[in-house]
Amino acid sequence: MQEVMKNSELQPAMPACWNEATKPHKFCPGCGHGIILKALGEAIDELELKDKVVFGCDIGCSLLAWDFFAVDSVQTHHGRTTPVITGMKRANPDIVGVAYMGDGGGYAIGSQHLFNAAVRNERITIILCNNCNYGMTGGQMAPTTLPGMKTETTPYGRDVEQTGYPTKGPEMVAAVAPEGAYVARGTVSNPRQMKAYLKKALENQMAGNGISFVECLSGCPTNWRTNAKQTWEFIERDMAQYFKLGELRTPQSEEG
Ligand SMILES: Cc1ncc(C[n+]2csc(CCOP(=O)(O)OP(=O)(O)O)c2C)c(N)n1
Ligand code: SF4
Repeated sequence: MQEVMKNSELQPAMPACWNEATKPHKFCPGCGHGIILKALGEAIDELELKDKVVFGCDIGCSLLAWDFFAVDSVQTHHGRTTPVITGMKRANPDIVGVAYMGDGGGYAIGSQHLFNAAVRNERITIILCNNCNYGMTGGQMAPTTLPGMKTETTPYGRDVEQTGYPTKGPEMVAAVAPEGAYVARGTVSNPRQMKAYLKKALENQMAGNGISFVECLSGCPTNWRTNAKQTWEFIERDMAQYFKLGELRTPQSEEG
């Protein structure tokens, strides 16, 4: 029988809050979801939140993370992770509620939940993986598909005259959330910065300030049909040009 190694024996070490029995994980090789969840795991470890976090994932490739962490987890209907985690947080304000989803879940079918959670300044943390397409269902156009980008449903490239321009989620949340919100956009191509944003988002919830929302630019090489070089070029050049990186709202910047 294969011997299972402990987290501490693996180099580089897995975050302690990961569920080592479910590794290697189920995402495709080169997928960004694993990088986001590693940054999240390290943030949870560093803030010593393992026993407080309730992790919710959506339908879409994020659901492959339903057993990713050794924390209480819930897998919800498509686009419904935000209201499920909102309910848990309201029922038990001592938890740290994390809602994890894709751009389809957050900006299409679940957009009303994201918008209204922001308006109500729910004390939860929402993390959204933006990979410019519907990954799990085979690469259809998503609200975030870039102008001219080819997908299964836009074989000639996204025509913005017909479908509008890509959704800028953090800009929308930053515009409607009341004081106390934390909003940022990071990228898997800069995991250190992304982790810093995720950490601040968790801290903002712990401080009871308001909603925290972090969009993470990510890659889907399977549906983009890209090799490693093309995948990283697309994230760093094309995506980051349209979706500007950085912090859009911090409670500190509102002081004074
Ligand atoms: C109510 C409902 N509508 C549609 C679907 C089909 N569906 C499953 S996953 C998915 C796309 C998910 O894409 P996204 O949220 O961007 O996440 P990704 O897979 O790219 O990480 C869709 C449309 C569903 N499961 N339930
Ligand atoms: S289909 Fe795309 S988003 Fe889903 S696991 Fe594979 S690479 Fe990741």
